Amino acid sequence: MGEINGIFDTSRKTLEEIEQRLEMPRREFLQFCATLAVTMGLPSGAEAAVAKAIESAKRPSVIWLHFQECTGCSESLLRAEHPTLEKLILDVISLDYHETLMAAAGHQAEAARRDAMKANKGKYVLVVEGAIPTKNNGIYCKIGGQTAIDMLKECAADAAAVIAIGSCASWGGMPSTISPLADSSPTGSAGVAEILGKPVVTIPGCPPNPYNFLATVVHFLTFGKLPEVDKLGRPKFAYSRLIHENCERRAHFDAGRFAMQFGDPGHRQGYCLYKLGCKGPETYANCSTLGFGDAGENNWPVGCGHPCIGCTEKGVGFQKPIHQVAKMLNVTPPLQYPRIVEEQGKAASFASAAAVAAVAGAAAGAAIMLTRNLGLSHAAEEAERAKDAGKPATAKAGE
Ligand code: FSX
Ligand code: SF4
Ligand code: F3S
Repeated sequence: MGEINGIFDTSRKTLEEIEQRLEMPRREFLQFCATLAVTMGLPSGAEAAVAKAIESAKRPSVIWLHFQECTGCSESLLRAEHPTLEKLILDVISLDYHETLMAAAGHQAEAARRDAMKANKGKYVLVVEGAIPTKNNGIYCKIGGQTAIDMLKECAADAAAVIAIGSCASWGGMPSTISPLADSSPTGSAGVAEILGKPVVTIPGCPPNPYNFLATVVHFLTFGKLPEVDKLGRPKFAYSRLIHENCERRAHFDAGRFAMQFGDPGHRQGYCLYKLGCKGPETYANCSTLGFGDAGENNWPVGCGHPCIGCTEKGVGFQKPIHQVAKMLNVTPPLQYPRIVEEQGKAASFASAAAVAAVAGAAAGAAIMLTRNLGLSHAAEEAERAKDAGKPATAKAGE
C-alpha cells in the first residue's frame, strides 16, 4: 500500500494522479473536499486546505478492528460514493488491517497487523468497530486466540489516535442492551473508552453517517489533530445540534400535527413522528441535515417515515423503548424555522440545500442556499397553486 515514511506516506502524488486513481475529475474531487469541509463546519475557502491535505500525500496507516457488531459501520462507509471506501483505502488512508476487507486470513492477517503497528509505532490511527464483551474475562469475542479486550489494549498502546466508530464501539450500543429481567447485558458489552480507561473520539450511530467518519479522518489529515469533541467524545461539528432542531417535520411538531400510527393519514402526509416515539428531541446528531447513502433528500430514518430511535445517544438508543415518547431537551424553534404549510415532496430539503452549497464550495453559502431553498419552496407552492387553479385547495395554513 505504498511506502510509509513517518506518520504519512510521502511516496505520492500529484492532483492528476489523484484524479486518475479516484477516476474523478478535478472539479468533482474539489466538490468532495467542499462537502467534507461543510460537514466539518469549516469556513468558506477551507475546501482548498482539505484538497491540499489529501493531494499532498498525507496517508496515515489505519488499523481497523472488529468486535461485537454487525459490520454495518463498514457497510455504511462502503455506500459513500464520493469517493467509495475502496478508493479511499488506496488514496486517503493506508488501511493496513481490516478483517472483513483484507485478502489475508489467519496468521497472515495477524502478521500484517503486527507489522503495520511496528512500522508505524506511535503514528497509526486505530479504528474500532463493535463493542467489547467483558464478562468471563472477555471470552465471548476472540480473534486469533486473543480476546477483544487484549487485542484492543495491545493495538491502542502505540496508536496516535483512537476512533470508536458506531454506537457499539462508542458505549456498547446494541450488544449492551439489557433485558428487563437481567441486570446486565448477556456478555457485559462495553465501549472502547471504558476498556482503555481514557477518552477516545466516538462516531456513534447504528450505523454512523460515513461522512462524519471521513470528515474526522480528513480533519486529522488537514490539521494533524482530531476534531474538537463533546463530553461523550463526539466531534462537535456533527453532534452539537439536536435532530429535532433541523428536522423537516419540525413544522408539523410545532403545529401539533402528529402521526398517531404507522400508515394513518398523518403518517402518509409526513406529519411529526413524536407520538410514535421519535427520539429526535433528545438526540444529538446531524442525520436530518446530512442524510445517508448519497441517495438524495429524505434518506434518513425520519425522512423515510420511521421515528428516530436515538442511536447516536448513549442512554437513549437501545435503552429506551422505541414507542416511549422523547424527553424534550430544547423546545426553542430554530432560526431556520420552516413555514407550517410546508409539505413533504414539494421542495428541496435542508440536506439538499447543504449539499448544493457544498458543491458550490462555500460553507458559509449553506445558509444562503437554505434561504434560497425556502424561497424555492414558496415558489414551488405558488406554482402548485397556479396549476390547481379552479380546483378546491387541498391544504390550508395551520391545518
Ligand atoms: Fe454496531 Fe457497527 Fe450498529 Fe452495526 O459494526 S453501531 S451494530 S450498524 O455496524 O457496530
Ligand atoms: Fe422530527 Fe422527530 Fe422532532 Fe417530530 S419529534 S420534528 S419527527 S425529530
Ligand atoms: Fe440514528 Fe436517529 Fe439518526 S435513529 S441514524 S440518530 S435519525
